[in-house]
Amino acid sequence: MLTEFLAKKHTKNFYVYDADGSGYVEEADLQRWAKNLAQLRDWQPGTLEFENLLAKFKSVWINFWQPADIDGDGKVSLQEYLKVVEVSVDNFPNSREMQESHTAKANTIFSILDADNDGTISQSEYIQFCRAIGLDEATAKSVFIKLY
Ligand SMILES: [Ca+2]
Ligand SMILES: [Ca+2]
Ligand SMILES: [Ca+2]
Repeated sequence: MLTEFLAKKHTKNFYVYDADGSGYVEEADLQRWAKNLAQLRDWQPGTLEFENLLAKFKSVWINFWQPADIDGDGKVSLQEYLKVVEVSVDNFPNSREMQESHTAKANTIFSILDADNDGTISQSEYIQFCRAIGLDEATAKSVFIKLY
């Protein structure tokens, strides 16, 4: 079982990811973030940068969200999400696979934030990302804290 603290924290994160407020996290939510971010960077649809960014968000969906879609209806409910969090909290310290998956996710998110691809995330890149996902910086930090 998740502690109340963890359940609350992850419930909050879930609703951050639910960008369109549908009550589920879907591929469309991540696409919306990708498009917001591309717009802030002035990357036009059809350009290489735009397509790369969309592809990165797509890989986040396929690798980290789709496996949580236990009933296979194409969207992740809060219940499905919390179930996956619970399993990973229980197994994380002993599972190399899970730790690797976590690293892969962190790397993908890092590369999404690193707009100019110089290997570091500047404050302006960070702020841009926060704007794209509709968060203030403090909230974003608590959601993505493991990146730093
Ligand atoms: Ca949604
Ligand atoms: Ca589902
Ligand atoms: Ca950078």
